[in-house]
Amino acid sequence: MLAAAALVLASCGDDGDTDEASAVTTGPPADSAAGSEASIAAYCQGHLDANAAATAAEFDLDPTVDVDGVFAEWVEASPAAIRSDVETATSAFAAGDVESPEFGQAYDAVVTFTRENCGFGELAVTATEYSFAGIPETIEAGPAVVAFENDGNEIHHIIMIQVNDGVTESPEELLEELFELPEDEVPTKVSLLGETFALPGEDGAELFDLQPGRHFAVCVIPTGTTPDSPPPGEGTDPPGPPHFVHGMIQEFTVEA
Ligand SMILES: [Cu+2]
Repeated sequence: MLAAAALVLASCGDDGDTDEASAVTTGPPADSAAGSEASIAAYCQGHLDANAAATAAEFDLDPTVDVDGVFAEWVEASPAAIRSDVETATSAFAAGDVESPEFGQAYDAVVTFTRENCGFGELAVTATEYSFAGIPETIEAGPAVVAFENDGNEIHHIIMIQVNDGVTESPEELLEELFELPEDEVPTKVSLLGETFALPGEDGAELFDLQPGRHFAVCVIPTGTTPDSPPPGEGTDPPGPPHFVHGMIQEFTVEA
């Protein structure tokens, strides 16, 4: 259940509509397509809401979440400069098409827009075999874009997990339990915040809403997985044990 679920909402195209430009009263004309301050704020909140809804939907955490409604509101709130990408990303996600290049391209554009316009925090994390670099022991609470760079030879990802208050097990103990627990009991221990992944030599980025509490980052990619590996279930080379057994797991605390 804690599989490498792509949380990536992406889409493609960059049509540069400018229907928000008239609302802009400050800033250079070149920025006008990015939207007014109010519309940017609504877009940024929309990205946070969409990620939360997508995670809840993807892991069946909350059947009452109206994912389509949340996505539609985000599209509606998006400035013209990024709207078509948001639309493509959310549509692809809703269609279960998160593996497609269209989704990847569009969501990359969306995260880049968020990084450049929302004023959120940023955390640069580098992956190698088999560890993360760049995750401090404590991180300030709030939305943050994790810029994830893969400097290794294997595929890596970073899954961000918040440990529920009152849960005292170590990340290693929790992971062991989580793989055994029925899916609907996972939320009694942790909240899955999302993930981003990167091929060797490439990078990925994702927006996370970091709330105060214990957290850990983990990579569960099977040892030996490269872009040339046979797909899961085919061939005999990977999968080896997940990367976290070699130490690709790191605890951190988010502080208010
Ligand atoms: Cu890894």
